[in-house]
Amino acid sequence: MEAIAQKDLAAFLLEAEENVHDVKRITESKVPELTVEQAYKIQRDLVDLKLEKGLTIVGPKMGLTSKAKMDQMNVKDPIYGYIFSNMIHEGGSNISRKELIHPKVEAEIAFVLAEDIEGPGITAAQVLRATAYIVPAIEIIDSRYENFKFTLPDVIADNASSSKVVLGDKIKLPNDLDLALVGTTLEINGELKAAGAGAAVLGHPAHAVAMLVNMLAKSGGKLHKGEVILSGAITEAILVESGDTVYAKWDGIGEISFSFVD
Ligand code: OOG
Ligand code: MG
Repeated sequence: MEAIAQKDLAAFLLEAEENVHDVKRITESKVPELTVEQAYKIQRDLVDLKLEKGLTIVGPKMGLTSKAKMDQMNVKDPIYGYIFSNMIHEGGSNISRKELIHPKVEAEIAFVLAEDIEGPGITAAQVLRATAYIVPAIEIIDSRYENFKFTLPDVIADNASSSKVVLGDKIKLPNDLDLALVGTTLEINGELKAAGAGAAVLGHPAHAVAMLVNMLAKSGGKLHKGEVILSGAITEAILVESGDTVYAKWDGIGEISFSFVD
């Protein structure tokens, strides 16, 4: 794939995001032979376009780290993408459904590091030692692809479906709290829709962060102090509509509630 085509594909996906409409999968309509490596280059161009518009990166995110998500999206490997400054909301806020194509919500645990870490070879124990805070987070994913259907290269190019993140209160990781055992529930309008434990995320959410930093090392990247790093959904993602109130609770960590409005 030529550099020009790569930039055009990034611009194509950004246009769909900005103007809130879906598009055909790029592996169906434009680049059937797209590889994972090429897809990350399109993602890099998409990230650069956002940076040129003055947005800043809040942190990278892992995706498809749980079996529930891999089964739901019919893919086999974790991926990463980037969360930007204009995507962040606080608990208690209202989010406009009109700004989104077909949003889904998923409960996650985010990490904030006290120091930079750089792969390869980083372990979950090293991630935990470098962790200053953890933050409960509800990610709102909004694939730009029709019917939320894609192959692995498609979703990588589309910045891992990143759309918005609602953050709870950050806490210092208690010494006696094992994130693998943190029970998490996700309710819509008071009805339980999904539940799981931190262990659903590659055995332990810190393991997902270790995998992320080791993946970033392949292109010379690292994790930076202060970034908010999403470790990936604990449960499957749930489709939401205007008028829905979303509530999630993480045992011993916190809770978040917010609503979708017109
Ligand atoms: C890709 C993004 C997945 C997660 O936490 O697993 C993700 C998607 O399912 O559209 O963010
Ligand atoms: Mg996610």
